[in-house]
Amino acid sequence: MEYHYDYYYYYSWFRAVVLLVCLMCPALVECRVRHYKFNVVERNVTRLCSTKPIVTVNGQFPGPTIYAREDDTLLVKVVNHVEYNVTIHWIHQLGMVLGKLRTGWADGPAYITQCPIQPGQSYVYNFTLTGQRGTLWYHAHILWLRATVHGAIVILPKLGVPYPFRAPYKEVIVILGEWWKSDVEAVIGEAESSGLAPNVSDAHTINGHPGPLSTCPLKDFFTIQVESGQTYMLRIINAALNEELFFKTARHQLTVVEVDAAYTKPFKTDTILTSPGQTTNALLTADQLSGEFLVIVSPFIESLVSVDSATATGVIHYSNTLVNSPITLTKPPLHNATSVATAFIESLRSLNSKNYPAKVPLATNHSLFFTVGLGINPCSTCSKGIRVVADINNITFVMPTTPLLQAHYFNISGVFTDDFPGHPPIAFNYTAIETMHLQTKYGTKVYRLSYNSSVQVVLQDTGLIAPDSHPLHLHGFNFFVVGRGLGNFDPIKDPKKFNLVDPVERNTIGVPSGGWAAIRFRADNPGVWFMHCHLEVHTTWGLKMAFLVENGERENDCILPPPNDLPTC
Ligand SMILES: *[C@@H]1O[C@H](CO)[C@@H](O)[C@H](O)[C@H]1NC(C)=O
Ligand SMILES: *[C@@H]1O[C@H](CO)[C@@H](O)[C@H](O)[C@H]1NC(C)=O
Ligand SMILES: *[C@@H]1O[C@H](CO)[C@@H](O)[C@H](O)[C@H]1NC(C)=O
Ligand SMILES: *[C@@H]1O[C@H](CO)[C@@H](O)[C@H](O)[C@H]1NC(C)=O
Ligand SMILES: *[C@@H]1O[C@H](CO)[C@@H](O)[C@H](O)[C@H]1NC(C)=O
Ligand SMILES: *[C@@H]1O[C@H](CO)[C@@H](O)[C@H](O)[C@H]1NC(C)=O
Ligand SMILES: *[C@@H]1O[C@H](CO)[C@@H](O)[C@H](O)[C@H]1NC(C)=O
Ligand SMILES: *[C@@H]1O[C@H](CO)[C@@H](O)[C@H](O)[C@H]1NC(C)=O
Ligand SMILES: *[C@@H]1O[C@H](CO)[C@@H](O)[C@H](O)[C@H]1NC(C)=O
Ligand SMILES: *[C@@H]1O[C@H](CO)[C@@H](O)[C@H](O)[C@H]1NC(C)=O
Ligand SMILES: [Cu+2]
Repeated sequence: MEYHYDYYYYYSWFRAVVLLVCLMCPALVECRVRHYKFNVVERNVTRLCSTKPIVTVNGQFPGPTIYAREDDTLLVKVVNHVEYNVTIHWIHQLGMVLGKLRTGWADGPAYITQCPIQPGQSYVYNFTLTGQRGTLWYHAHILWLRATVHGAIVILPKLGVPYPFRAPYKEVIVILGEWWKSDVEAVIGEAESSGLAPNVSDAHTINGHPGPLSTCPLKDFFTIQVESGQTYMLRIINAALNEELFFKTARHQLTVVEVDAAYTKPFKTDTILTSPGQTTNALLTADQLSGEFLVIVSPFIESLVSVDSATATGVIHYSNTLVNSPITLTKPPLHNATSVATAFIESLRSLNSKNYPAKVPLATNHSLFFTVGLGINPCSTCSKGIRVVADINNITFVMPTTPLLQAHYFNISGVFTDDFPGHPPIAFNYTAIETMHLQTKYGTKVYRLSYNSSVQVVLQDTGLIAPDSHPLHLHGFNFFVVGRGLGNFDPIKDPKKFNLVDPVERNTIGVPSGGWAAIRFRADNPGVWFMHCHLEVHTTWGLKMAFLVENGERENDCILPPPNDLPTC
């Protein structure tokens, strides 16, 4: 009650003052509404001894960091000054403003919740940071622009609420990415016309830099300045397009405390695994006396497809280190170090404390089984007469030209159908390498969920061409990862082993190569919510679908009308 009053008070009476104060105070005073302006502009950048123009936010790569507190409202005005259509995705939009859920129009995926912001146009993304605290990130959600249009969102706990772990001395943002010497849109454009896989990147990066050990090192590279004895919180974001990554530091242990803006039970590890789209907060205690220690980022990939194997590097630098002292090195895990990856994933648990309970749905209204994988379709214009595609339950998703949310809200027919299959059309040995059934069906289909129903989805990788990992990202919700395994999911035996007590809560889950993962969530957010593989190449190939969550009975449980400045197509 107090909260609502408080909010209203700011809004109606001191709104002008608050807006003014917020404009002047990116520092963390208590501002309920925070304003940011994102000019999407082109900039020439040199990496690996070659220069190219990239699309950026405000000329920065990675983009500026957004700082806010849980429950703050963000108003981000995005102005498009480039030749491409642009949209930006932020957080999972659980915006509870004055008790109303309303922020689906600010979610960002092009043609799912909005038309793109066209060159010369702008749009104010207006949303509230509800039920999430920690690190998230924003990124372009159209074409492959997110390669360079991305940045961190730091969500601090509400004022006066401590972290559920010892507060770090300092915090450091660590954004992992991929760099192509070529224009990224040309890389995917070439792949789309040939029907084959796009070129892999030329380097991995940490905060935009390949590092001191790259083929063409620059003076600039990622450095964590530390003082011996202090603890630092690393806010690690995997902004890479197509690769799961290991993150490792020489001679330092990391304590994981949060993933995807949900607290975890703390655990120690020397190697973090992170899939594109995921975020990880980890504490690093500077427990050496002095020196420089290597930080490395390398790909985790089990299958034989070609991969950018370059290791990105940075250093931990102790303040009292003598000039020119040697860097203490460490080796990356093997690219196929499944045991390292599995050990990390299996250590992740929800904090599940009194203040942060894990609200795992115990019963489910919808029990879905989605196969995720690759296929091959005929293509008369492609160089080999075929096109590599990807699908969920044999549907290769075709992007509409009218956004799904608009079609749903305004009852526009002919944009999508709501017959997305809850189960694969035929049962087979999903993880065997099969040469039958390679073809998929094209469609723009959604799966309809009634308001507040609880949903279980088993995501099963297929080995039709070759098994591959798929970091599946769900918009609009956090989910609990109740189970995970290799081979085919067994509907009798496997659910008995589900963790319904403290499973990790996240928004992106790596479905293991040749295996499955089971997630649960409550569909308490009306709207249209995209689910897609966060390997950009698989999304482009069609590994995506959307859930349509119906309105509830109360007015507060219904989608609101779109904002006036929502872009049109
Ligand atoms: C990038 O460099 C090219 C070649 O020098 C130049 O023509 C172009 O204007 C530059 N672009 C930007 C955004 O600075
Ligand atoms: C942002 O959304 C809130 C709640 O829906 C609304 O009251 C407010 O007017 C919006 N602000 C802007 C600048 O659009
Ligand atoms: C992709 O790689 C091939 C082979 O190295 C090269 O010929 C082609 O130009 C590259 N494409 C782009 C868009 O860089
Ligand atoms: C992992 O990769 C290494 C080097 O590429 C290879 O020698 C080894 O056989 C692979 N291990 C497995 C289990 O595939
Ligand atoms: C869409 O159809 C529903 C159900 O028939 C109706 O309640 C609603 O008012 C319609 N919405 C619009 C914007 O026409
Ligand atoms: C499915 O295929 C895998 C890989 O070929 C094989 O190991 C497994 O035994 C098969 N499972 C069944 C139930 O046939
Ligand atoms: C997918 O659909 C196509 C076209 O109907 C069919 O040929 C193929 O066997 C199906 N594959 C699977 C795995 O269901
Ligand atoms: C949604 O479901 C939860 C769990 O069953 C319940 O506590 C809550 O009251 C429901 N909300 C509505 C609006 O029905
Ligand atoms: C979900 O199932 C529970 C019983 O398990 C039922 O009480 C509830 O009404 C169902 N909710 C919806 C939205 O279907
Ligand atoms: C940008 O989006 C508009 C609206 O959907 C579309 O008509 C136009 O073709 C797009 N432009 C480009 C360059 O793709
Ligand atoms: Cu995938």
